[in-house]
Amino acid sequence: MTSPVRTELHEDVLVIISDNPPVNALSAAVRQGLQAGIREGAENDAVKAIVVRCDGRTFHAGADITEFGKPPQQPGLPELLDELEKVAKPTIAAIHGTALGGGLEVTLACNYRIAVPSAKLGVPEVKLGLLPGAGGTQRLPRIVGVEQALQMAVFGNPVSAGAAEKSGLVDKVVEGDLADAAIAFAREVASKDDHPVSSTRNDMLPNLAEADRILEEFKQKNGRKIRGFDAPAANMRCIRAAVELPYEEGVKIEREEFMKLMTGDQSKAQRHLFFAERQAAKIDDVPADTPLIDIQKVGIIGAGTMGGGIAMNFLSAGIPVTTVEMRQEALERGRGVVGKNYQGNVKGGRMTEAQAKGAMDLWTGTLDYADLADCDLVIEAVFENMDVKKEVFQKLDQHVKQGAILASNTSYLDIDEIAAATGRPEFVVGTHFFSPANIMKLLEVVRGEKTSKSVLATVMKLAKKIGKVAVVAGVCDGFIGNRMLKPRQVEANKLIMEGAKPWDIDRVFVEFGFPMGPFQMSDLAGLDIGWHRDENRVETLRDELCAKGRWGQKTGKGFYDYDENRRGSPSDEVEAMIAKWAEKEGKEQRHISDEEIRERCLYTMVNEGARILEEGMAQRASDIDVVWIYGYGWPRYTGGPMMWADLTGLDKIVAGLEKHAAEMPEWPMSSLLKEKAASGGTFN
Ligand code: 3H9
Repeated sequence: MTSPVRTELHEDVLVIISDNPPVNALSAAVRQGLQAGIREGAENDAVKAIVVRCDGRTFHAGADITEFGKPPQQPGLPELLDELEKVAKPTIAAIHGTALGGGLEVTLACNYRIAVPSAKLGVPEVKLGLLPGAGGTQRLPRIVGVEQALQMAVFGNPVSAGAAEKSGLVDKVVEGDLADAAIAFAREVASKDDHPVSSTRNDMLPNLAEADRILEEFKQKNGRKIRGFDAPAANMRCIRAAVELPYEEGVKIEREEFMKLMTGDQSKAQRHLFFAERQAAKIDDVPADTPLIDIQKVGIIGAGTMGGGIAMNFLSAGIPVTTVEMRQEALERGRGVVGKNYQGNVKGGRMTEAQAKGAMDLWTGTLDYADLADCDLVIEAVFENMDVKKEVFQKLDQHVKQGAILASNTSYLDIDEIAAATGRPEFVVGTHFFSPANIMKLLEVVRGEKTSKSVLATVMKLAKKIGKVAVVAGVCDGFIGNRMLKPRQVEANKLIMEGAKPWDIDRVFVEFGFPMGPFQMSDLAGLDIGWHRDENRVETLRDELCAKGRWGQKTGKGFYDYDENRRGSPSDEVEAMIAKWAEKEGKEQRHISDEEIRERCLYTMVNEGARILEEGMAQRASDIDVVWIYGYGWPRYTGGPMMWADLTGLDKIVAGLEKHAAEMPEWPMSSLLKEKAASGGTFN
């Protein structure tokens, strides 16, 4: 087999070039090739400097994640990089694309780093539940200091070449041809007597007391963002070790911490999500070469919260949008909200004024469906009502050109029924955006019985362009996400009648890792949504909460009482109300354990997920995980509901469901779940 790494001798400069598409991951063959190249350069007296660079779209984007969990192959990256650093000739990393993780660590082991202006550099291991494990936690703080190293390692976000130059991570940003610039740079530094060696540099490290102060401040500021995750704290411990210990001792701590993370469930779960997210973009029976529909212009029906948020996705991506409303005031209001959101982005530094203006300039409002005639895609975002939606689709069918995609932003409704209202059901698809639609990353793409492959492939591609993670769902009530939300909500509502307190249920969810529990969620969304608004008609607990003005956060009280900072505290009034309704319904109040809450609210979700798979409403278990991670705040470090079930043990899930079967006749056991549990199988 030919090596993915070759060398070129340019008189006195040896260039080591890797070419391992798509992202130059540091697989065993690449590491072996790099080692051979390094040795060639070290041993050849004619060589005065060594350049390390990559062909293809990017510098090494990290260790090869597919090798994790398999028997290790030599050379290991840490040993290889120590060897690279010890070469007694100047070494220069020439960076384009993304130098990430192990890739950035390769550059840290070199004496110098140069990069093209578009390059990005980072250590994203934390997103895989890991840490830079090839000396990165020890070398990075020695180059950029503790504060910057913490920022990069604990959040895993890359920095631009320009920012890297400022922090000293990159020695020079070069314009023009990188390969030539690297050779020129190599010759420039070759004549110097000394070259910076990352592992022995100490000039950027503070003393330990100062490092501890920085760490403490960092934890105070960011504690909430990293709650529940193991990897951020491990990254912090290693960076502290870089300050406290010499390099050789620090890397031992790094190795220990890395192995602990690597063999733990959190990293397994987060690595699963990395591949799950990429897999979700693929539709099994839609080939990669399916012809796409060119989307130059998008139409949106409705300028409300949803319609406006959806529009922003396209405007921000440079795609013109025409929005149809019924009244001019609604258009004006919608435009005002979108404009305000963009201003918020400008204030927050996420956009420039010119970009915001550019996006707004692409937006046109109209009261006339005829103005949608030349749109390539129209998304309807009107009221969630079948008759209303059908009427909209009939109009779209009349006005929009043939060959355009007609999409419904529905969260529950039958796409096939909507499609049947048109003469072109193969062009109809569901696009379920999540609120706020300009921020939430998930897009459920609902595949109707007749939706064409071209339409599906186009929507999946477009989703990526507007920064969404798209998952395909079949036509069923609530698709993947909301269908699984139902057992959770129903059981939570039943549990409070049986004696659990809303705040106990919420606490169990928060401890599990959700940002909030179901009752906190209801209070945030508003209990009055869907309420009949007749204060005299009190037939349920919710009717009573609404009739008493307990609409949630917006009225200062819901399931909880809220203070002026919207901090909620348990409400005696609500507790008394629940007790009264329980008595009325003949429900005896008893002590309910946290375990029962988890079993009835979360195991039932897994069961519903299994039924979704059984019915073919999701292509694969990992798609369900992606939906819940990106759409509903399921904690990432568990890998999503189906991966969590796998890690918990499906036999345990089945036993938990069986234990409560009598109280939960609504959720018959999925035969797939039962089968897999019995055979020791898993979903993923
Ligand atoms: C590490 O380095 C540990 C070390 O510190 C210590 C070691 C001792 N490995 O994302 P895309 C595949 S941990 C294997 O769609 P983009 C990916 O699955 C690693 N495969 O492209 C996909 O395959 P497919 C730290 C990888 O342009 C294809 O490449 N590094 C890897 O949207 C295209 O990927 C990271 O965490 C990999 N490392 O984005 C970086 N990376 O076509 C992870 C990608 O079959 N990677 N693949 O679906 C990324 O963030 C993005 O892939 C990147 C490109 C930004 C590079």
